[in-house]
Amino acid sequence: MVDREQTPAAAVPLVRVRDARLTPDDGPARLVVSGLRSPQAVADALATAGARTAVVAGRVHVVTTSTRLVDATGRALGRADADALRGVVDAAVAGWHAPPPDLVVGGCRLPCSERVLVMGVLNVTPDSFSDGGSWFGDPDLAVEHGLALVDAGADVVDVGGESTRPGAEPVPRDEELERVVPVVSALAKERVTVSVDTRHATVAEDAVAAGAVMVNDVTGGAGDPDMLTTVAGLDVAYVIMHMRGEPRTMQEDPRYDDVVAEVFDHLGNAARSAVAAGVAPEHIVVDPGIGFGKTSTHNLLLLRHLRDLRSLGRPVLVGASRKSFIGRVTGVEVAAERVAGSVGAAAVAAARGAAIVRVHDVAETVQAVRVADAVASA
Ligand code: HH2
Repeated sequence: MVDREQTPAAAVPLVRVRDARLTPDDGPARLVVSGLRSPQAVADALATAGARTAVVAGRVHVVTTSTRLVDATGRALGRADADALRGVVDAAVAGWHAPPPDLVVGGCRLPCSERVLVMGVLNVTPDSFSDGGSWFGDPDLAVEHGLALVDAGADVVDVGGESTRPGAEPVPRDEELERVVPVVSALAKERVTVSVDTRHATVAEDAVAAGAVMVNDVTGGAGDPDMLTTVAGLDVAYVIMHMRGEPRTMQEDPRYDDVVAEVFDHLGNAARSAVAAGVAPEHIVVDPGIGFGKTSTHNLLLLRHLRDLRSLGRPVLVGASRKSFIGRVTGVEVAAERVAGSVGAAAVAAARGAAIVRVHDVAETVQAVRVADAVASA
């Protein structure tokens, strides 16, 4: 388990931009600042300067310009705290506005700045929640499906050998390797851009040796003490996903006071831990972890406020495909029949700031995100 409290980087505040539409003209932005040494002192200084502000659960919520926020922090806490905040707030506002940065890894470029990318799901498992068993036990069949995903328009194929559905039991390491590596290797030989969906450092390492250029870690570095240092030594993109608890128990009454704030802060601190361990900042992707220790309402709120995550300055990945909240919203009980709802969720995610959508139904999703791209650039 990574001890995030111990990392020196975690002491620097995090700034979440909720709305910065007026900011390019030096207008005010709606900001939330966490990790300040004395939030109330900063809020008082902001209020004295005429800003509307509140402290909720140790976070300062305020509508103001970055300059006024930094100045108030300087008056309340001193120069060092103001300087630490300045870089963070400017980067957060810039990240919120700018197109997501491209990912350049393992000799390939994923053009997140140009269009929303589609990651096709290839589960080589007997028990995944929507396609378990379909591509399991026959690597040739799995590779054929991976190639079909690429033909349908997938930019990346995400190969997973362990289900993380609610209630899933862990898979022994050797078994996971046996499932994943031959498929990764065969797809990479066909020049497919491959991601490996694993929480285990050894599986990540072997899959990358077999040709994967992305490690998709649903534990965001907390599942294996060797994961961050392993990824640090590899030329790969690293997906840091938020999960509350672990798959076996994560859906047992998940609770948050403010799910968007808590997921944001967790991802920001996890990214800092990764960088402190040597992971290149420009390789990091963040993911709110739809369905991982969250109720339907939590998932909907995270999608609604997805754009906030762009304040972290990294591409945002969203995996909503066929998940149970879509069943709850639409009344479609069979996961594989939630295609239209999943495409709807991908379009919403794309319109609200996702750079990559992870989906089972690639052809349908590609059409939807092309429309979202066209609207965004019209
Ligand atoms: N969801 C699943 C698996 N991996 N990775 C990221 N980054 N984001 C996600 O939302 C995500 C993920 C669960 O979906 P699936 O792979 O279809 O099911 P299972 O875990 O049962 O294999």
